[in-house]
Amino acid sequence: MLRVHSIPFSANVDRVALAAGLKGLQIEWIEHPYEERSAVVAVSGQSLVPVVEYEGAVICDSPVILRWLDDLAPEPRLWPDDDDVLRARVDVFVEWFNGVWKGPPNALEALWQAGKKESDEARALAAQFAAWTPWFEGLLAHGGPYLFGERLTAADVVAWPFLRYASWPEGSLPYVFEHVLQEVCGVREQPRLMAWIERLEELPRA
Ligand SMILES: N[C@@H](CCC(=O)N[C@@H](CS)C(=O)NCC(=O)O)C(=O)O
Repeated sequence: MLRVHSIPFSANVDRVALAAGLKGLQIEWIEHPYEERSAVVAVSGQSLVPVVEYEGAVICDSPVILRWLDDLAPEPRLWPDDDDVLRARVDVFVEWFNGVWKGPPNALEALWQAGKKESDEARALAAQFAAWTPWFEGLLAHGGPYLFGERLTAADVVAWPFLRYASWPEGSLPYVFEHVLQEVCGVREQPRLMAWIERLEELPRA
């Protein structure tokens, strides 16, 4: 069985829970307090979760873990292997979401924690970040049910946990990062996006 190290309310961990659930894989969860990661460091040499342990292998970084899960248990595929165009779209989306979309909220988390929430820099980042939210609504304009149409892909698995927490009421989670998502994203103003968030809530999670 897979063993996965987690902390409460971690969107990156939730990606692994959703992917494993879709693939029918069971997980032994090892939950750590946010403030105490020495056991995670001991296992993986770094402090971020998720960390997967499986048959002597240790795998970090949720996008790497998702690709590894796709090899371990190919059905249903998160990166389609029978449609090159869709696969390329999924690759682009996953890289954009992880490498670009996450940038402003990470920077805003640091600014808010430093008491600079009202600074020009924070306001500019928030405006840039909020302007991206309608893009998800646009992707779903084909009627769904998933971001790239009829097939659930890694794009849905990568984005859903973050946009789900962004849709929760402001202040409902203990972390500043999620407060940024909830206050800045404007997810609740996007009806197709909200319907997609609720639709994926029904899918199995490990
Ligand atoms: N690129 C990593 C990022 C992992 C990450 O940032 N995990 C968060 C939880 S969602 C964490 O451990 N944060 C604790 C910290 O920043 O100290 C991934 O996708 O797995």
